[in-house]
Amino acid sequence: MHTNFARICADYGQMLHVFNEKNQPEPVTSLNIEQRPVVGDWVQLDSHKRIIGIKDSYSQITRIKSDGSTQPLAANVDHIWIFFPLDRDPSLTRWERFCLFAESQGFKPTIVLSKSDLCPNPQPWISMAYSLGFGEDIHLVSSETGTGTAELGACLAHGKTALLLGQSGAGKSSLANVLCDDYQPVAPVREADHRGRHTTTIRRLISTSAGGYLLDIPGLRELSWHGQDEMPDEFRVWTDQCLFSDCNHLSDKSCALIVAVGNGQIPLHRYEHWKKLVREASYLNRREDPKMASNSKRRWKQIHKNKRQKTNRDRMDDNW
Ligand SMILES: Nc1nc2c(ncn2[C@@H]2O[C@H](COP(=O)(O)OP(=O)(O)OP(=O)(O)O)[C@@H](O)[C@H]2O)c(=O)[nH]1
Ligand SMILES: [Mg+2]
Ligand SMILES: [Zn+2]
Repeated sequence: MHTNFARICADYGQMLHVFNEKNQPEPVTSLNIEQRPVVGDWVQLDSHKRIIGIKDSYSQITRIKSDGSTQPLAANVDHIWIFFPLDRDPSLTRWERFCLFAESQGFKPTIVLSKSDLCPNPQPWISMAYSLGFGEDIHLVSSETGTGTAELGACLAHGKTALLLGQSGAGKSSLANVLCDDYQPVAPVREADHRGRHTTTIRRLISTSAGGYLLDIPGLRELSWHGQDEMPDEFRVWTDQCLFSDCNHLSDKSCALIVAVGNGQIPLHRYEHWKKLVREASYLNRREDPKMASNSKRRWKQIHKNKRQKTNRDRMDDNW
């Protein structure tokens, strides 16, 4: 039987599209395969353009929704670009959360300070982005004036895929419009509160003029993930010194981690944020079906372990 592989490029709910040989979207039918593919997956098709299998992905981006269920967002992604729009007040907590999410999925985030034309003095924002401590890959861009867009586009090597993450109205699709020949729908944000209108309602993979791929998804209002309550690596040096063997490092004043926070050795916002993630995770765990929770917990523990090892390896590679 004739079979070939194609990449899922759009998810319309009922209907999935793949890129054909000419990189054009084309509908496919899904057979009774156990798992539903997500945008970015490579699927095996029979001669009638029916999906008969999914290739193992080299990366999977997954979040937990507020009802406790797991939602795969994308597959086979090489970079995560996080959008921080400069047309509204910054939220350090939100910025940090997006970056922690990217890290939890095994990525060093690329930070896109978008809509720079609407911010007369972006310097404090740039400093704030650096102060988050998620690396130096920070870009000031405007899709309106073209500032920084070519430089950012050039970071995406031929054939590589960047997932665009950010709240609604952050300017994700507008940037995709600049970097891709393809048209993406865009709508103005509400003047009063700068909130987006959730213009993008489906997930789409678009090819850039330079041969890369952008995965544009709807703006995310909430962002939780499996293992979000895991102890950050930079805390471990302190928790290892904690004298209380059963300490949860959340409340005891003599806890070595809390003392380190008090001494400024760990930024207070980072510690407070972790406490928030721990509280939230216990709430989400209670919502999740107990059997599923225990299965997925085991699975995710292993995935995070692998990812940590991979990220540590990457860090080591960077030192060469
Ligand atoms: N001035 C200015 N406006 C921009 C820029 N980028 C986007 N916008 C405007 O901001 C609004 C929202 O942009 P979108 O690109 O739709 O935002 P999005 O992140 O894709 O939003 P969702 O699809 O809802 O998640 C639109 O009115 C855009 O024209 C920019 O660089 N400068
Ligand atoms: Mg959009
Ligand atoms: Zn402790």
